[in-house]
Parts: sequence; structure tokens; C-alpha cells
Amino acid sequence: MKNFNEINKLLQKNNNFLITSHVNLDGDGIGSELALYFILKKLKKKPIILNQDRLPKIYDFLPGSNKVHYLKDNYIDAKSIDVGIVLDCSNVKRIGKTYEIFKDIKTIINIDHHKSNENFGGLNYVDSSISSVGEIIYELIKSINIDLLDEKISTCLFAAIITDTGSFRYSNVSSKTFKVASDLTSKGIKPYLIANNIYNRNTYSGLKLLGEALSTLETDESNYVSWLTITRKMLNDAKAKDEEIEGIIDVATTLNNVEISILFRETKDDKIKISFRSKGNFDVNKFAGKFKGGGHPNAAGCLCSGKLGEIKEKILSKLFNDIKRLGSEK
Ligand SMILES: [Mn+2]
Repeated sequence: MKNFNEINKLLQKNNNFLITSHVNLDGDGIGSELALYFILKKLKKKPIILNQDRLPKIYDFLPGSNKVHYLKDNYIDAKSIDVGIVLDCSNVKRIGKTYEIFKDIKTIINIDHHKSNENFGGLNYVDSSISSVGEIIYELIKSINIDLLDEKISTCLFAAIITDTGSFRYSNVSSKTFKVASDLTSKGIKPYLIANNIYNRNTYSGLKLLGEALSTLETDESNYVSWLTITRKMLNDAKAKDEEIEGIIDVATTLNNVEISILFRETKDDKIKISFRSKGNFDVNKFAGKFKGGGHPNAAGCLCSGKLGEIKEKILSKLFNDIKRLGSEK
């Protein structure tokens, strides 16, 4: 679907909306949820935001952040909801435990920009050429009535866009991304304050963890791939929370000449989460797909069960094989 007609009709016709996004909430998920929440409020509707995970601290400055509910403290009866809206999820299972509620909601709208989106909604708006769901929500608002866009909504959408574009550094940025950002800025938002809130409020434990993680930095001989490892012990020693891992992989990506970076980390539930970043043409979404993961061509991830050392070896040897194969095909 490439227009918002059907979605608009559903928004106008119904009253009670439940909005969610993926586990391990990020700026695009939260910013898009809040922008949509405010728009629905302006349309005199009753929206509720409910996620599996708690709002990460760095987003607590966003207007309406106290409206972002967390599953553990809240229960919603699916019967009281007319429409469920799932944002920034390629696959409905990405919403985590809130699926228990969403599976019983009759109408689901799926709005996303992941190439691998499975069109799981009754209505699906998926455009992988767009930087962020935030940018799609902006277009949705434009299709309803652009006068609804105010400073609060613009702040949320700007946060969504800068976090999903690495502050306009990723390959998903187009001239349209800047046009949208410019329009949002014209509503009186202060981009530097949003950036300061998101990027310049590191905690002591977060920086300690970064130091620990960087001490594990490894590269292959040609410096093409770099990787970091974070164990539970490192998290405990630094007294850091899991959400403080966010952004650490990006530091590994800054290494000169490195094209692909990887972060291996032990999760709370004894799994190994692997995140991938690519600076160039190597499609990490495709690669993560080989391990039942996914994401975007330049940022993706997967989850594996097993021993950290063995998984590292498995992933790295597969990756080097693929790089070699691609190299010989050129
Ligand atoms: Mn996104």
C-alpha cells in the first residue's frame, strides 16, 4: 500500500487504539508511537501506548514520555481495543510479550520501513526506502492535516529520525529526510537540545561498560571486520543496565577502513545477541537472515542459543566465507 487512505479511514472510524513497537525500544519506535498518540488525541480518539519493555532513560525528555506504558505494570483487555497499531516491526513477534494482547485485537495496522516486513497486519504500510517510521508518520500526518503538526509532535518525530539515521549519517538519508527534518524544525523544536538529551547524558556505568567493551576489540587481518564482546560479568562489574549497551557497536564501526562491525553480547536469559553494522555495500540484513535475524542493509541483528565462544566462531567463519565469496565474484 502506498497511500494512507485506508489507514485514515480506520483511524477516523474507530475510537480505541493500542499502539506498540518492538522489544528493546529505540528512538524510532518511541518517537513514532508518541507522535501517533498525539495525533490520535487531536482527532479526539483514545490511544494507549503499551510496550513489552520499559522506556529507556534517554527518551524520558520526550513530550508524553509518561504515556509510554510498560507491560509488566499494565494490563489491557484486547476486547476494549478497536485497532492495534504496530510500529517499526518487520514481524509481529518483534513486539514480544504484548503479542498476547495484540493477537486478540481484530484489526491490526502495520507501519514499518524494514525490507523484510512480513505484512502481518490487516492494513500494511511498509516502505523500505524511507529512513524511519518517524518519517512515515510525518507523511501520514500530512495526509490527514499538516496543521496538526505541532512542536510536541515534531520533537518526537525528530528524535525518531535522528536515531534511525545515526544523526543523518546512514545510507537511508535522502533529500526528503532533510525536508521533513526542516519542516519539523520550523515548528520551533530545538535540534541541539534533542541531540543533547539523547546523546550527551551518558551515565558513569555506561561509559565504564564502553571501556570494558572496547578492551575486547578485535579485527581481522585486513581490518575489514571489527568485533566487540560484552559478557554478563562485564555488565555486572560496570553496574550497567542492558539498555546502556545501545550505541556501543557504533563505536566499533568508527574504526578506519572497517566495513562491518559486530557486537556479541550475553543476554539476561542466557542467549547471545549479535548486532551487525555495515558502512558500505555488505548487506547485514541478508547476513543476519541466515541466523533467523534481520533488520536493515546497514544495521541488523540476530539471537542465537549456545556458548558465546562457539557462536562467535560460527558467525565469524560464515561471515569471512561470505566476504571471500563476494570478493571472488567481483
Ligand atoms: Mn526504525
